[in-house]
Amino acid sequence: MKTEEYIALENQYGARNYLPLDVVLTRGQGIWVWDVEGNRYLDFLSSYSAVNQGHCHPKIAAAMHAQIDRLTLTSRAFRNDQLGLLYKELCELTHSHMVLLMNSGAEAVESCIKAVRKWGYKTKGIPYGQAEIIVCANNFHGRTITIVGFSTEEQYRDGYAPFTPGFVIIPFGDAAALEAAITPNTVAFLVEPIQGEAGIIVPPEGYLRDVRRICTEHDIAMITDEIQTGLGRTGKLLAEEHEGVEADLTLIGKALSGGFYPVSAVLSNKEVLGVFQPGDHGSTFGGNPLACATARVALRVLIEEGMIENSAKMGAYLLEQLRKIKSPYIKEVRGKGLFIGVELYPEAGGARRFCEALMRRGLLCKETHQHVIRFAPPLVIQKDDLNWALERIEAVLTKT
Ligand code: IF1
Repeated sequence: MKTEEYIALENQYGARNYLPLDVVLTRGQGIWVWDVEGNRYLDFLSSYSAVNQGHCHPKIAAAMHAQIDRLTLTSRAFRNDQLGLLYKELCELTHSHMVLLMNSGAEAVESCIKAVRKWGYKTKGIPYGQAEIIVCANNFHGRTITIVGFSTEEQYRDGYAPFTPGFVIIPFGDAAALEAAITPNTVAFLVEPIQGEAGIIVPPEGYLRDVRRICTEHDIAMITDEIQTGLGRTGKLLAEEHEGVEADLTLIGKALSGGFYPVSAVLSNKEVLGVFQPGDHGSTFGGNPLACATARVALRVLIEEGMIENSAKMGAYLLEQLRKIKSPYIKEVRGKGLFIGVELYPEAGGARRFCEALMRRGLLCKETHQHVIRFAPPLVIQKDDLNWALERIEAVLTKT
């Protein structure tokens, strides 16, 4: 079948909630993917940081195959031999005390909201039904009703009311605004260390340290959503490490499985997640043996194969080279590690046409909002590959 035929099928039978680039992928290896016509592309998006370890990593694939042949699903009515090992490995790696496993990122966010509310009522004595959670403008935490209810992006909310109450929105990157928004009913502050969907927005130096201090002083839970920034993307295991802080709760997902399978987690100190009693929360698939076996090896290769250090090194190189490009379209290049946004002037006519031009030259990336091109290749990328990409990026940004 040809590209057009696959697209026609999607258009005929699929919900229209996406407008992807017109490339139909069928195969991937490391940083490369191939379309159904046999064309090769460099993946400069990594499925929004889910494929940090690269496509079809042989060790992750092998562990998955082995697990698939061993046991299907136990549900959480019974125990399985992978769960405790993943818990332990995750806690040791991230200095956490307790883990809750879910599937999608949005489920980790939802689960965390449940936990901090319960914690607020049980340990802080907040009047029942009055708990408040502070979030940031231009946040992205997922697509459920509760989560889009506190989005500031009109399209993500439009038509979906009524929403869950109990959220207060403040500007991102402004610690004074956080302090001012805290009331006796505040239970938590939820924040992305670098806002992804908003356009790779890096907060001012010291922001997360100030947030940490304010949350401690007021005894509210600091929650970092590291679903996109975590697991090596910004050149550290967790982006919060850039400021030497540890949140009370950290949410991870995406690359926790290397993109092979939906696995997400709430990492916590004991106090907050400790509020859950048997029956308070759950999921058919959360913590299943395949999820756990996959996550265990996905974490192991991330560490053992030096992908986090590579992200820091290659990210610094890519940022430096991008900043050297002389283009009338570029307003700003920003980011950390291999999590980079190139913001274009409005006169450039939108980022999408540049992404389409890059696709035609064999580089796959995605615009975020109207004017930012997002670059986030797998963390296994090497300098030669970056140079190959940079040639194309420069060509497109100077000649398109
Ligand atoms: C889509 C965006 C990125 C996330 C953070 C939670 C979630 C996400 C910081 C929810 C998910 C995904 C969703 C995906 C595209 C992608 C995305 F453009 F939509 F915003 F990466 F920037 N917290 N982000 O980034 O995780 O439930 O999806 O597993 O198509 O909606 P999920």
